[in-house]
Amino acid sequence: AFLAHVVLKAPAAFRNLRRMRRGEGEEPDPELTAARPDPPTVTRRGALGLVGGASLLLVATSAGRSIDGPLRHTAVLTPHGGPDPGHGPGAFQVNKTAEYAGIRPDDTTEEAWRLTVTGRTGTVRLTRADLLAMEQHDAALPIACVEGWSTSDQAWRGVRLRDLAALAGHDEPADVYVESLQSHGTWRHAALSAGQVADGRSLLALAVNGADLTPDHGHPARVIVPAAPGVLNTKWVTRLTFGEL
Ligand SMILES: Nc1nc2c(c(=O)[nH]1)N[C@H]1C(S)=C(S)[C@@H](COP(=O)(O)O)O[C@H]1N2
Ligand SMILES: [Mo]
Repeated sequence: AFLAHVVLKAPAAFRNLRRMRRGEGEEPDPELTAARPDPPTVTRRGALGLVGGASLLLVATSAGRSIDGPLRHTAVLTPHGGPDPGHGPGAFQVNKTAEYAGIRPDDTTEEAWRLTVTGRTGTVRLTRADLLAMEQHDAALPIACVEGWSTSDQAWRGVRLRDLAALAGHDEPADVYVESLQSHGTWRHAALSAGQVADGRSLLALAVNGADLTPDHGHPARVIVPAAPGVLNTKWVTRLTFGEL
């Protein structure tokens, strides 16, 4: 937009510069000034002070939402609370807790939980141990929620989505439909594009910051993809369906 603006305004700007050089600068260019301007109501210094002051106030009352720790509570004008993430490796902002999402602990145990992966060549069912036996990869990625907060980078570890696509017969990464154990709520499922699946940082994460995922951050497994809103980072994943969506 800035480039387009510069290109479109360049002729008028150069015309004006030439006029100023010729000493005609006193005459306002009719293309650049209002024909009948109203008298000024605020000085330049006043206008700058007002806009600058307001901007600083907004920064001071919202920047904390993007910084982990106690500073989050200084972000009085933006979402800054949320359930207390507690201490340790999982101590970063939680959107919906496992309890709120109605995740039954019994459904997330090693015995009960399975990941169902469906694709071109059929369906595979994996335990968490099966996933841990696959090649593990790391990705440093934030959670960035559209509600207006983000975390700093977290150290995720798990299986690449593209490796899971290959397991279901998609050697070329395909779109994927992700479903969670959650039975209600808009964000219980999500769709990712083949491009997102192809990225080596796109994981079905099993661990974060050196420890197993906590229940509130999506244990047994959750999606984490780069450059996407938090709503696509589905927690408590139980089914992946690869193929054109
Ligand atoms: N199953 C499920 N996954 C979900 C959600 C949800 O409500 N249900 N919320 C999403 C939203 S809106 C965000 S911002 C992130 C937050 O992840 P976090 O709670 O681990 O920080 O999870 C996403 N994954
Ligand atoms: Mo979100």
